[in-house]
Amino acid sequence: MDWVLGKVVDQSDCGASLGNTKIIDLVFADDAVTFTESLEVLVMALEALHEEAKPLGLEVSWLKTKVQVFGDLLDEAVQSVHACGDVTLRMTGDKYSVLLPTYNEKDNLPIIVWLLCKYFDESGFVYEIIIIDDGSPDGTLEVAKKLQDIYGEEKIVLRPRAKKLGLGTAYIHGIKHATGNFVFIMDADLSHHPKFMAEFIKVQKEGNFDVVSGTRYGGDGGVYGWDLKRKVISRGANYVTQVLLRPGASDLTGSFRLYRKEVLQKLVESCVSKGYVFQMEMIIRARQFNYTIGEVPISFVDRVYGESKLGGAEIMGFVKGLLYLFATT
Ligand SMILES: Nc1nc2c(ncn2[C@@H]2O[C@H](COP(=O)(O)OP(=O)(O)OP(=O)(O)O)[C@@H](O)[C@H]2O)c(=O)[nH]1
Ligand SMILES: [Mg+2]
Repeated sequence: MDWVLGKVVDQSDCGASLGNTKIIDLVFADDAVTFTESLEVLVMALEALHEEAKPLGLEVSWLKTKVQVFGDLLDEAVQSVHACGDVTLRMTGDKYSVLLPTYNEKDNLPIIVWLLCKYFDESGFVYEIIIIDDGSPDGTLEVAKKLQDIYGEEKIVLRPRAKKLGLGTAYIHGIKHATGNFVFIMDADLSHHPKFMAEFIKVQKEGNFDVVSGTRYGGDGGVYGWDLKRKVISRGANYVTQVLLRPGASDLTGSFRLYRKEVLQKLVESCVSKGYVFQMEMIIRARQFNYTIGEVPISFVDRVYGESKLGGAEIMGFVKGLLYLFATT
């Protein structure tokens, strides 16, 4: 398959306009499920190409081998697709489970799910979205059920819990049901935009990282829509932690991250803190266990719908948690 595609490209290098782009598009346009079908189309396209090539007097004997080549199709075809830049990412056999913990997110959920499906479908990665709703009184779960009807049970997995039990355990609960070998965690309130996910995946692959952390405080990352108080608190928390714990990642309290599944599992099991300090502990523990961490600059936008919960109690909780980590790690 490598060879066949290679030849197609070679032919066009000879100056003959043989529509090779179209053929390559055919192969690349589809996901793994429809891949076989698209190869059948490719065979037909090659036949047509052969006919077209004849009058041009090009060397087309390679077509004769296509039957063998397509005989044990997929493996070779996948390798060939791997060889071609961006498309490599799609056929790697990786699956991405997105954990979406929700508490009173009925207005945000349809938008975030729509965006997730759009970006994942466009990029061709295999994915599932696991919604962990903690008995939201606003009816988030009913909305989630409707979304499941629309997008299907393969893509939208519902793992609700009866009452609000906190984010940390929501992740543990979600991971149990994750079938992907990679897990994204992100907020459902539209603060995290799915458009960055392709970059997370790219960075992970390039560096073979165990964790890729979205950063508001590196590269072109940033925060939009927060008032000064909240910016100061977030920056301050990050700065103090940098000084005290030297974690080697620029955004510690962020919660838009990609993990290898087994790494996330180990980290959540070893984390003791609750509340805002939890995300920070995840990174600190990752360093402790010598996991590698990559970063992707993200823009973080204040939640679209719903009330913010950051108050004095959360800040105190953060300070206590930080001091605990400082004393124990
Ligand atoms: N399942 C579950 N999800 C939660 C819980 N608490 C928060 N969430 C969700 O976790 C994500 C992050 O929580 P947020 O409330 O956005 O926290 P934040 O971004 O620090 O604060 P604001 O956006 O300003 O309210 C959101 O998708 C919430 O709906 C919980 O106890 N259980
Ligand atoms: Mg939020």
